[in-house]
Amino acid sequence: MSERTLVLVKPDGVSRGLVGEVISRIERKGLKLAALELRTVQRALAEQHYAEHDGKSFFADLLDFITSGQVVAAVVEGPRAIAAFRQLAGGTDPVEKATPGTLRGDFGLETQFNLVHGSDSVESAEREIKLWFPNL
Ligand code: RTP
Ligand code: MG
Repeated sequence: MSERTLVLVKPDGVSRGLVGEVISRIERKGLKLAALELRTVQRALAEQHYAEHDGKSFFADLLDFITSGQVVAAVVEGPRAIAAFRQLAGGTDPVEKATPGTLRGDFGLETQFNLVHGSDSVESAEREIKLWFPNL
């Protein structure tokens, strides 16, 4: 059964020239792109996207970071796409949790600057895809 997930290449990934690397790994895994766009993130969208973290110590920094430059937003599709992309991304902390061979494990050093986002459940994916691609 096919699933859809929302993937972001965060501003650090875009500014470091890692968009191709991320897309290449998505494609090599066998997942398909259903939508792909380079865009500037308004604060209101960032707040809604990360609403689950409202009130946490890192929330303000997270919003500043995600609105600090362009991101690439994608809808990625395939069997178990949500878990499959989280596997490609690696754990949230690029050093303590992500293993080598994952995007964060290979290219990240700090938790805030961890290069990519992927939806974490079917419910999150549906909510996030509506938020980022309302016309899809
Ligand atoms: P994401 O939502 O971006 O895909 O990341 P995730 O599921 O792996 O991690 P999550 O717990 O949802 O956290 C969202 C993002 O907030 C930043 N963060 N900073 N300083 C901190 O302790 C901290 N914790 C989280 C990271 O950018 C993380 O990806
Ligand atoms: Mg998350």
